[in-house]
Amino acid sequence: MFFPFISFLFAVLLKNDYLCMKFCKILFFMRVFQNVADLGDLKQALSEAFEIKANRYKYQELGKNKTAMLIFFNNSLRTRLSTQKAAMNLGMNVIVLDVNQGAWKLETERGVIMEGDKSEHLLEAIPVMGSYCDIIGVRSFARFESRSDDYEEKILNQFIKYSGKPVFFMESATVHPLQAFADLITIEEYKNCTHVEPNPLFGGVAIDRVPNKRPKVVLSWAPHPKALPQAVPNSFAEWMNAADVDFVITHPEGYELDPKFAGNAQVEYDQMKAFEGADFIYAKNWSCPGVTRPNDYGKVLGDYHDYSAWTVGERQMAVTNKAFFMHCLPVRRNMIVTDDVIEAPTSLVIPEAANREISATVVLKRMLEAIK
Ligand code: AN0
Ligand code: CP
Repeated sequence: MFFPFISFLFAVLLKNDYLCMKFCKILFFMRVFQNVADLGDLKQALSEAFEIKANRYKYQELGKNKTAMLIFFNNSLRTRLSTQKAAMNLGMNVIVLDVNQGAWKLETERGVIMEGDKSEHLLEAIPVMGSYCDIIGVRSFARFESRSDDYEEKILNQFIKYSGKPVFFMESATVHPLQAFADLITIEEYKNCTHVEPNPLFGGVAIDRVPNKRPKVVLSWAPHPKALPQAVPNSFAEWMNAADVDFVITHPEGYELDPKFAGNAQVEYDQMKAFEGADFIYAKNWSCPGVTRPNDYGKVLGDYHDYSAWTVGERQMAVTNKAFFMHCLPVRRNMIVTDDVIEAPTSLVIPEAANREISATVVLKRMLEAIK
């Protein structure tokens, strides 16, 4: 940032408009989409989201002859499809690469004698990929081998450093900002909702409700048989702390999220107490973040069967303010949430997933504006 800042000052002194604009864009426009702060004013970002939702092809010309490259080190359904659709909304070309299917196996550590099964180093692969596109999205989950490697975002930071292109995070070791932005859009759409129609897929009866003036949003841990990353709850917490909501996190002891994301959010260890009067329940499993139990980073604590009372069901939903149910998907039914709750008229999982197209379109639009 230092070099562009000095260059910007020089350009101002020289009264060179072209250079001023160039360095201004480098300084102030979106080059990386990782955290809530990268979006700037949230109200503005939300109004852009609703503008795009009303006419998702409005910026078709912006991406003409520009290429988005989507790199997946891990599986995906929603991120892959919604981001591809978002790029198409903006008139972009899209290249999708599943690194583990067809590309060379990549070494990520410097200094390794590459005599094993890895044929190529990330330090060559990244600039090569960067040379074929204008914007790069990367999905690379936490590896749970080293907490510091994960929390320092070792892989994504190499893309930022060596690709030469704007980089957006499609779930990294610690964050999933496209999901959190879609979640915020969904909450904004439903927070004043007083009448809920039967579920379009599963029926049920219509519901009338009186929303709280300031929506109460609860992030609830739920059990899962395998160790999952903290990226989704980290970003959700970060974004809810920045939004105009009352935010509560509930989980069993040992699952405390990193304060970098959880901030001063209220933590309530009693799930039933946390759910009281809530307008939105956001369920998610995550493995031990290693905050209060550093040696257990990335682990499932104890036997998950012993936590079955945390599965979100009618019992917990009954104490809420006829809350909407949210989950980023994919979800394991009757592990995270019961069939009845996910199929209820108040379940938002499908509109929430649909909003992934909208959050991705806003982010790609912002990045295209930065490189124009
Ligand atoms: C991933 C996770 O929990 O981070 C992706 C969620 C969007 N989920 C699984 O691996 C099942
Ligand atoms: N919610 C989400 O990111 O889903 P995928 O893992 O299918 O992309």
